Amino acid sequence: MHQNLSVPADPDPQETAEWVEALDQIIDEEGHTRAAQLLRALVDRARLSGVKVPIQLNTPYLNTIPWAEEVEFAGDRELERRIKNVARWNAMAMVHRQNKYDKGIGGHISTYASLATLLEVGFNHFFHAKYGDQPGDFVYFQGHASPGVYARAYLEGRLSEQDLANFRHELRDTPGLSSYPHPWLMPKFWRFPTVSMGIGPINAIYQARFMRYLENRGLIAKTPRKVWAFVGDGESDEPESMGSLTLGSREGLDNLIFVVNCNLQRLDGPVRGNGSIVKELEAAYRGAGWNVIKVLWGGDWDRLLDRDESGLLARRMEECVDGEFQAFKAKGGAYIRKEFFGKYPELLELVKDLSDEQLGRLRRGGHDPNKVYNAYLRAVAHTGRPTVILAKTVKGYGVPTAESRNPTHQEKKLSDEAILHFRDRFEIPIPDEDALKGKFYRPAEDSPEMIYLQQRRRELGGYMPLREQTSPKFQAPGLEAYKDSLEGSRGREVSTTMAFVNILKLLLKDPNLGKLVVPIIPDEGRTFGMESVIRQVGIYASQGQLYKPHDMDMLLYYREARDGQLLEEGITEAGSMASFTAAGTAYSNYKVDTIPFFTFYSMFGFQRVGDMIWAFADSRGKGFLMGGTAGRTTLAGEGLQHQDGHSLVLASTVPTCAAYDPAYAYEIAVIVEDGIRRMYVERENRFYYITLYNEDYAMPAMPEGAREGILKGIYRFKPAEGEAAIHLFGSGPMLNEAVKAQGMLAEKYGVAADVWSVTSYNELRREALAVERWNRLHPGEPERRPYILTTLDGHAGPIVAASDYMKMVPDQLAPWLLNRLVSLGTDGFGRSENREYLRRHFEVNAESIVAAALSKLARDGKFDAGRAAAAFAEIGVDPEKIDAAIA
Ligand SMILES: Cc1ncc(C[n+]2csc(CCOP(=O)(O)OP(=O)(O)O)c2C)c(N)n1
Ligand SMILES: [Mg+2]
Repeated sequence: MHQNLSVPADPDPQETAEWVEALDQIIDEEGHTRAAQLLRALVDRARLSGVKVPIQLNTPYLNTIPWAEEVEFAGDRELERRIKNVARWNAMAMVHRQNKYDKGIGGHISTYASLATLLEVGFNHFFHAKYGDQPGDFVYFQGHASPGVYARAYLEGRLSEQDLANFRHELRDTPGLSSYPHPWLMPKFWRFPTVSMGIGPINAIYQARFMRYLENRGLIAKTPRKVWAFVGDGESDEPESMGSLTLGSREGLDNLIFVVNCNLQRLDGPVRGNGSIVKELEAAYRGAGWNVIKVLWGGDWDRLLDRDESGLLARRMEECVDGEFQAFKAKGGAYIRKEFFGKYPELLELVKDLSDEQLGRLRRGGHDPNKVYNAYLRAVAHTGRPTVILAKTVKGYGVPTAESRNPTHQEKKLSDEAILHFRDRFEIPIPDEDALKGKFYRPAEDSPEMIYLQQRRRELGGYMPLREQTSPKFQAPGLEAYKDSLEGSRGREVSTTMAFVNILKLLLKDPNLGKLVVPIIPDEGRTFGMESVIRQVGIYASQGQLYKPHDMDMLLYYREARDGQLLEEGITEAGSMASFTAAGTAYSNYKVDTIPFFTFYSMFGFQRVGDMIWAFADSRGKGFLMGGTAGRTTLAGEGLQHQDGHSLVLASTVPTCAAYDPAYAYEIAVIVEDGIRRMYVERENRFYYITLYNEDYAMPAMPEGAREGILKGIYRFKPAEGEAAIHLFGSGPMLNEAVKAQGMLAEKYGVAADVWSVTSYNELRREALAVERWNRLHPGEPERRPYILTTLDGHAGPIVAASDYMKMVPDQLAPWLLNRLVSLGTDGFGRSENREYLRRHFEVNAESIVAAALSKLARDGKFDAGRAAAAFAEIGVDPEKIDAAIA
């Protein structure tokens, strides 16, 4: 890929040849480094003089490491080959037999077939399980290559034959292995969920950065540990895969190594049939400042390249598009001779002594352990920048019916003939009968390969992958520490966002856990009034602050520091979520209980990075997602793309997410205090989503005895004077509207209403569902009652529920509140307006609550219908107004 600068045809080839000759001479006599220096000087000079120098990001389509510079393979190649063959067999057999006996259960054979060498060289030589007593390397595996990872763990003796036999059968009496890397399902094995394409790469980049953050802040010791991420070439098209590459170079993350498995194919067919994925990725990664190592050709090609004096072989390699490379592998040696070498007679001559079979077997770099070993050695030693290894491989390598063919990704079951061929090719010593059944094979414990395999892992500190269970180490502050928030604002008007910032500042100062708090923001610190946090703990900047900030003389200046605590991620919710993931799983990965608070525009959370939040939950992540500027009507002015009325609905879909919609400072304090205790002291696998609003109002003091209700989801905030005829539920700022409605109902219409604060419909529903399930399964036992019903005992009458979220949020309780419940909410697209107009439009203001209450009472025969209609006119509720849900 180079910049297309049209340069006219060469007017003086003679002169050009002289320049080239001079360069050749320098290279011959003074070497490559000198040549590079001179060229650099010329380019600099040309640029300064205004010459448009072409940007050339591609190097020749050859291995980056010249043959002559390779070091010798440090292991026993033969033993490693045998181990790899067995891993290949078991990985294939696992999928094959599962599909033979349980049609459609799925799995993948071809991906691991292409990846085996790339993983095995890592397992035998590079993946450290530990560095002394410190955590070792982190490996993000290509998710759908999991059978290969299981197959190795089986050889190591960590998984049983039964485990493998129950691949994708997780719900049997003896449960087996999950389809893909899921820490939720295999918490002692997988660390990183990767199978949703793109999530592995971005999480790996931010993991490497977070590792540095922990080191620079003195929370972990510095070690040579690395983050390895195995990425598909097709996967590289996901924006998440490539979108954060520059963070790697900007931060100098030489602890990060990507290995892109360039098998040139994705699910349907070629990744770039008409082009070259390797060239495209090389240019992109180099442009982003990464160290790029191409591993394209195996050792047998070196000998051909060496003998090719014409340079035509390298040219032929350069000119083929990926669709051709794929066809060469799919169609075999005779075709390769004719179509690849046959283009130039000199090349046919070059391979005249090789049989068609030999030509078919000329290996790609990613299948040559020596090439891979050398690339890994260089990657590990490289300093100052992350490294990407572009390894060219064959999808379905060794599967006779599927090698390099378009449908290979879907190959789940081999024919009898193919399976016997596979067995022979990889020299698995089992009889036909067993092979056809897909029996697993494990060499004897005292066989040379098994001894070797165990010894290699011992030397590297143990087995991988391995996810560690950890126990609590710190004391969480009790509720009394949050005194300021519990006592209310004494009439001062503040927002819940401000209230949260105060809590965050308090936690940051806590002598026990202050240093573990990780505030994360995507360029919204000022929106959330967090300038003081920036000043208090500083922004993490690996280089410190290289400039004098213009606002240095101000109290709240923009402070960056090498040991800064706040992660100011810039405008990337995905990147911030990746940091949140690294910090929220550090309790297991680094044995450091960091507590992340990621504060973001609630609209750009669940709906924008929902899949990453799902993966976070899978990872058993802990922490607080703080949805700022929440609510469809509370965020004034911003309109349709900003006003969030549905993140709570989306949050309800994530099993470990406890979502709260608090109205007051003390509610936030209670939720955060309890959350830290449950997540970090009790070690529960949960995390929190808490909405924060930007409307200022007086924060009341916490009513006596409200704690339990706040946590469970509901408590009576302001009882009616006398017996209530109706109950008003309010959440977030709509609680104030409910209180206002309570006054109007009493004063104008003589209706007594209780006001309840509902902090979490999601939690109330979950508890009610669990109780209901218990009742269903125990028909003979006395019926249990959900919290929502026991709370409402003695409080009969209809309910009007108002929140700044969709009606579906309160509707979650409809099964238990039957026809008592009237939900008001913000269904529909937002508008640019102020709160007054927005709330009228969405019918969630006090007047709408009053109208809904009177209407419901009238329907129930408890209020005169005519009077209700007259009331509508009095309070300005227009019954013929357009429905906001469809407006
Ligand atoms: C976000 C997402 N979209 C789609 C898929 C389904 N899928 C699984 S593997 C695959 C093809 C992967 O191709 P590549 O990344 O080249 O990996 P290979 O198997 O070729 O090594 C697809 C589309 C997925 N897992 N995640
Ligand atoms: Mg691929």
